[in-house]
Amino acid sequence: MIVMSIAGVDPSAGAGVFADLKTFQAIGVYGTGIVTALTAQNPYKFFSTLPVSPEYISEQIDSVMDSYEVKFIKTGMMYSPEIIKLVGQKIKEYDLKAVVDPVMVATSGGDLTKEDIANAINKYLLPNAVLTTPNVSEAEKLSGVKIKNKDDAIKACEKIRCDSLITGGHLDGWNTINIDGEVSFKKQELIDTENLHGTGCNLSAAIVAFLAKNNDLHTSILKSLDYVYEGIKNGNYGTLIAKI
Ligand code: PXL
Repeated sequence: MIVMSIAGVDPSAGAGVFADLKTFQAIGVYGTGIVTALTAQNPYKFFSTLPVSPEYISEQIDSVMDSYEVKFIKTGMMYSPEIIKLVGQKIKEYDLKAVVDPVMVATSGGDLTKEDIANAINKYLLPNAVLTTPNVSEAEKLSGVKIKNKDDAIKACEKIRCDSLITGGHLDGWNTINIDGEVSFKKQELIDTENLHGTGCNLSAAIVAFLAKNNDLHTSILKSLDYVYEGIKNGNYGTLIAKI
C-alpha cells in the first residue's frame, strides 16, 4: 500500500506534499512525495515560489518507481503546462491511477501557477484520471460553466473530462459527486472558521489513501469528506493545532 503525492511544498505543512504525507500516515498507507515546486508561505501569507525543472521531477518519479510499487497517486500544485505534460506522460508510463487536485490558487491568495493551466490539466491529466476534486472556481475553469447552484454544478461535472467531486465549501456545503455519469450529492455543515488552509490537499490525499486500502471510489470520497470535516472541526488545518 504505497501511494505518491506529486505536488508543491508548503513549509508550514498545512498544504502540499508535507500535508499529504501526514494524511497518508494518518489513514495508514505509506506515502512518497515528488516535489514540483518549493514555496515560501504560511497559512495567512504567500511569499514566493521556486519551481523544480521537469527533468528533475522526472528523475524523482523514476527514482521512487525504481524501488516501490505504486498504483495510486495524487497530483496537486503543478506550476506550469510543461510540468503537467511531463506528469501526464509519467502517469501513462507507469500506469498510475491518479486523483487530480486541480490546484490553481492558494487559500491565502497566492498564485500557485505560472499561467492559466486549466487547459493543460484538461488536456494532459484529466483524460486518464480516476477523479478530479475541484472547488467551485476550479470547476468553472475546467468546465467553462459558471456555478451558482447545484444545477450548475451538475452541468459543470458533465463537462469535466473524468469523474469528479466538486467540493461544496462555496456551495452551501453541497458536494457534487459524478461517477460514471451518475451524479449524487453529499451535504456537509459549513464550519465557521478561517482555518481552511490545505483542506483541498488533504481531501485528495485522503481519497488516494482510502482507494489504496481497497475502498471503491464512492466510499473513498465519502470517507475523505468526513475525514477533512473532522479535521476542520478539530482545528487541524491552519495554525490552531500548533496552539494545542
Ligand atoms: O491548497 C492548495 C495548495 C496546494 N499546494 C501547495 C499549496 C497550496 C495552498 O497553499 O501551498 C504547495
